[in-house]
Amino acid sequence: IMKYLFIEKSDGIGVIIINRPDAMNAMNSDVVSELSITVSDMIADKEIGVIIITGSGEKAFVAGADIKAMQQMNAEDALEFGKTGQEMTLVIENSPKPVIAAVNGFALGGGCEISLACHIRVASENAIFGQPEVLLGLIPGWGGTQRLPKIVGTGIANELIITGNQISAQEAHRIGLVNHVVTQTELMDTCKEIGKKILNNGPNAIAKSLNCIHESFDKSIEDGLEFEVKAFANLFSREETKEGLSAFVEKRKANFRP
Ligand code: CO8
Repeated sequence: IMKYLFIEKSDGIGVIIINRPDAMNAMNSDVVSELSITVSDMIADKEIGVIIITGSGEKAFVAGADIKAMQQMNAEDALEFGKTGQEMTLVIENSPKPVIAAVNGFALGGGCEISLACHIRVASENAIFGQPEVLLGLIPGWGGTQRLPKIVGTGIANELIITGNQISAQEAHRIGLVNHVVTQTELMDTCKEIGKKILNNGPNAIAKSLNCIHESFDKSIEDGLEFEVKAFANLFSREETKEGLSAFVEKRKANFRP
């Protein structure tokens, strides 16, 4: 049983709700480890094909790492807290099951960084994004300097990180930080609709697609293409791919998740 998370599972979708209402869902080390464990459990859970992460309440997704906890830390503690938070973001980013961030309010600092590790970001109209670490004399420590430039480009990432500016959901959409902006009431349904579409498709094909896209950042075009074609060919030894191809030829809907 988790102290800071609500967990819901239905129709192949696992929803993780970060719930720390007295601190705008800020992440202390307990919340970090609960989130890592829960995402890992859902990755291992055969009933689940898509994961959604959101914050409880109507104000905050996650307002960052816990500033009161960081105030008490020395460099050694900060290294530990930084590393466990980064590991949490890697569990999310490397998940073979797509992780959707349903950003329902403030996504600041570590909260923005959790969303950056997700494969798809959907925001409600009231969401606010930012990396305000420099205002605290800090830098982003859970992947913000690494993932934000890959998503929005270096120029915009530089400005966001060194000004600490907070931006609206609309602005986040304009710069490509979020895929969709919807009302707060529509947020969860929109994420579940995207999830349902994904669940119609082959789970190995989904995992390999995400893996190829992720790997492409560190590879030359030739190496990336080689990685892609091997992954493509590998699928032909799988039942899933036989089912997908046969279903088309037989004019029926593929059943990838019997
Ligand atoms: N940490 C701890 N407590 C927080 C945090 C936080 N990040 N954010 C909000 N709270 C607490 C407030 O202290 C307050 O508690 P209390 O009632 O006991 O005073 C309660 O939540 C409600 O907050 P507010 O009264 O401030 O609510 P407002 O609606 O006025 O403001 C904001 C909401 C704008 C979200 C505001 O709370 C705020 O600015 N929060 C801090 C945002 C921030 O700077 N986040 C970045 C933190 S740094 C970070 O995330 C680093 C990540 C990498 C870590 C690497 C580890 C080494």
